[in-house]
Amino acid sequence: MKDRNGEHAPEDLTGNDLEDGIEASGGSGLTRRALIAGAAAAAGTAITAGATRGLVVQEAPDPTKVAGARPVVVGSRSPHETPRKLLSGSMGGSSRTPLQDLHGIMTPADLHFERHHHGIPEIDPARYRLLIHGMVDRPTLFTLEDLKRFPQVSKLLFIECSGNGGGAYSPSPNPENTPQSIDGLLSTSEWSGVALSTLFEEVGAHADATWFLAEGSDAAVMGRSIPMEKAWDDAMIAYAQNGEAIRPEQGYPARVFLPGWEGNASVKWVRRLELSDRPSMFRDETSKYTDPLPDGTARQFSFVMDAKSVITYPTYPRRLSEPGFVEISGYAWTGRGLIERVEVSTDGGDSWHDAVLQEPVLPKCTTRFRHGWEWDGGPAHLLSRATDETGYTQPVRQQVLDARGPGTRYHSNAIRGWRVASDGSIAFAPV
Ligand SMILES: Nc1nc2c(c(=O)[nH]1)N[C@H]1C(S)=C(S)[C@@H](COP(=O)(O)O)O[C@H]1N2
Ligand SMILES: [Mo]
Repeated sequence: MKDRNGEHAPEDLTGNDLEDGIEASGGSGLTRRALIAGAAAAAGTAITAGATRGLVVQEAPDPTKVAGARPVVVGSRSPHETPRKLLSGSMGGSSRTPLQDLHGIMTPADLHFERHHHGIPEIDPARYRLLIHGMVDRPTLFTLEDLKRFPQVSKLLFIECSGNGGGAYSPSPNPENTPQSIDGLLSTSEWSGVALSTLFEEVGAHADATWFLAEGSDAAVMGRSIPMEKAWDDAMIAYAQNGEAIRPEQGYPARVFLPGWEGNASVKWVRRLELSDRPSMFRDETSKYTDPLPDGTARQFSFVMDAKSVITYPTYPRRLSEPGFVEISGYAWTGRGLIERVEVSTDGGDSWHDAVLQEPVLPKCTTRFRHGWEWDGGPAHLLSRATDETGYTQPVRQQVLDARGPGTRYHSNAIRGWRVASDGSIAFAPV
């Protein structure tokens, strides 16, 4: 199959139909690791308890009695902290952020989820060029240095793959799902770069240009068509992430970034933008990344990611140790702007409580929510439901399925849930 530029569509190259929507396969690996970590923590508790009863315990040296380590040129995590991305699919086409291991809203750059259709290209920043042409007065080749000379924009933004959470469409989802395995194709960073409106003014974009195509320089030569309104609104060419150059896996040295829109359209390793008066109909906006509708047609260009939330604590494979105070916490986000409200239920939706939204609450960014709960030791069913500033509230799964056609797999934003059993164990259980 050839795409409109006569180049091979990624399908030919990969022979692989690995998709964003499938459930991560490494879940049991994570589970095993987490259980081992849990066992180690439990053993630690036993040793402490034993020590008070006079057992001999091997202790680390008193850190106040020995000189500490010297400064280093590049820092690293404590060896006691080992958060890991979860690789999914046999072809390794994506990795998921360990949402349950993070605090606040930022994703450390090395834990940012990845999705690439044909691997991570190696690009020499000195030879990098971005071509902007088509319906413009001055077709221009920009170097990376050129891009960095323009006024910079910087924003905290989420990016979510439209295939995220596809496993939650299943009528009997795996109870051993974790926030990471079900919804880990979501990350939040501070993205810095140049506004596309700045570049399009620089090249003299024609007033009658209504779409532009963005093309990547990876082996997938991934392309997407994007309406010009997004360029005049808030699209950017990002070259920095969380204060440093973006990572190779995130599109080094520069990518398109479309705040609040499905991750797929934020073309990484971008080498070309062509302005035109129609969409280009790439594979990833025709055969993929479309949403089937009940009448048998499919909806194209479902760009905006609707409001969604996910509890990240307490969740499988963690276990509540004893009745008492539990702070339920998680993320809420919407591609339409601000999260206005998050409600939490501990009884499967019979009653709802407003969660506290942690500042900052920013548009098109994840918002951390918290809800203090007294666990009485009985069975409970934890749910979260987000409402955004447009008044839209996160639906239940059946509502999404009713609005879509058979085979729906993208834009899975229904309410997520977790069942707590009397023994404190927790299982993934959306409603
Ligand atoms: N050039 C190129 N851009 C791409 C992709 C790709 O395979 N090639 N994958 C897309 C998809 S499906 C997603 S979800 C996001 C993922 O961005 P991330 O890997 O930085 O998290 O990049 C998008 N941009
Ligand atoms: Mo994606």
